[in-house]
Amino acid sequence: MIVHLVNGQNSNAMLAKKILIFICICCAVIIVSAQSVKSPGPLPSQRQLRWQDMEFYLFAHFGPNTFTDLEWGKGTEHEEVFNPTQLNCRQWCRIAKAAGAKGIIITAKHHDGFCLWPSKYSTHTVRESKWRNGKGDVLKELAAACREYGLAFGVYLSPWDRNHPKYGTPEYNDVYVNMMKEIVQQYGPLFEFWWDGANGEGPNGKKQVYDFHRFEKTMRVIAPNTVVFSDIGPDIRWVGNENGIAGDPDWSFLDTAGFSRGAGAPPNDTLNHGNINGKNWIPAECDVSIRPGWFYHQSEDSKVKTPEQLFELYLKSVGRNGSFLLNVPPNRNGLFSPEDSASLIGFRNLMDESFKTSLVHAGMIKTGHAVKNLSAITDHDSRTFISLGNDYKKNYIEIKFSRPIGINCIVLQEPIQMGQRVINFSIDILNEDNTHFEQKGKTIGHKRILTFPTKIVRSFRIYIQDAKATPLISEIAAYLISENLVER
Ligand code: FUL
Repeated sequence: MIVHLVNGQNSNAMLAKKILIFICICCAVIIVSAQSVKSPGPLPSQRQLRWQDMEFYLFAHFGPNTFTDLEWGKGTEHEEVFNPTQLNCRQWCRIAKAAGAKGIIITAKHHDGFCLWPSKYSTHTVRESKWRNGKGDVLKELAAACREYGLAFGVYLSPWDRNHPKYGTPEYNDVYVNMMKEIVQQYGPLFEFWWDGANGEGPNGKKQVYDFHRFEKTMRVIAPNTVVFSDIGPDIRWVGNENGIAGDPDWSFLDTAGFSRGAGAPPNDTLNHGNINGKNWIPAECDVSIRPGWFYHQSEDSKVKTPEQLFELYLKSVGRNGSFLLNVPPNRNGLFSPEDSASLIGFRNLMDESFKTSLVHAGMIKTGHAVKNLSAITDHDSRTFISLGNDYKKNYIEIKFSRPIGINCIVLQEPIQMGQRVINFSIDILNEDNTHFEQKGKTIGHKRILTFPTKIVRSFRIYIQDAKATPLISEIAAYLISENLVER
């Protein structure tokens, strides 16, 4: 019996040993394969994909500040100051559409607390003003005009409120949630909702502890297709500056654990570049004003950014995997000013002239490895793609022109529904005289636009030097743009 037991223990021990060896082998296999097929990290949601495709849309800062010449109203302004005698949101939309913008986000309420719609939850609104005898509603008018012109409609609702009597108390969180609901229900659908991180004192000198957790839960229930912006998302992050410039590299990943909105946000540099191994997909939105201020000031009529400056901002935002949110503040008449309008149309013309037709066509593409669907990278569909394979460091994509041709701009895209993968790439350009010119790049993401002094080119090759996972490319295009638009 004892012997048997010992034998039994022996065989049990042997079995345990075998199981242990088997587990070790399995672990080793998992580790080895994890090294060869690395994970691309988080992926975007459908609403984030839809938003990223929009690329360029407008911001409209409008309210009492437009009439008082302030940037941050005190909240004590009399409602009567708001009186845009010729307000016409169709004019905003006509110009936005002509400029190529895909939507408009309006400051429904800025820090002064004045509501551009007759909210039930405030007594500081258009209803209390004399504008249209208190019957006006800017949100209603803009939402309708956006629908008419095929533009998406978005709303900025400042959590900081220098007027609301409940500010600084828990009830203010109810007010904010109720306002969000009111806006979504009455004027939705919204493509984007904007939470400003600014948090100062209310009318009673108190600061508010915002219940962002509740705000977020509410938005997900009432507007699941709306992307929510703040310093740290949840859907889109602030780019870390108000100049409209994304970082290089620019990752769509961000670590948010331990951070909060406003003063507790990650450093601006982190927001500018994202985190290469960040745990969340939160791409950058690049906000900037067409004028020095966010609100209209007559003194800035001569300081409107030129079409060339707007084009440069497009290269530094959309061309670096961000989106371009350009503020165009309506004036005291309630209209976009002629200076802003002229500049926007000039920008649209530059975009059309520059990016009308790519010089790359399906027949010109060759790869260093076998690929079936080569035409995927010239089909103008950013969801279709080719893979460079796990052995990508030995591969390349070559574009060979039938005769030497002038180019100074190359556009690359990754199919971001598969994540953001490319860490480093280079473009080897073969000049007409058989010399080489190398252009290096870091991240690609949704879109990477590279510009350089014009080269007369026989061919160019794209090499992916480093990637988080098997690199995928969805589009390649090349252009000859006006030499003065090339990034310096
Ligand atoms: C900031 C605000 O304080 C500015 O007034 C402006 O609205 C800008 C877009 O966001 O935080």
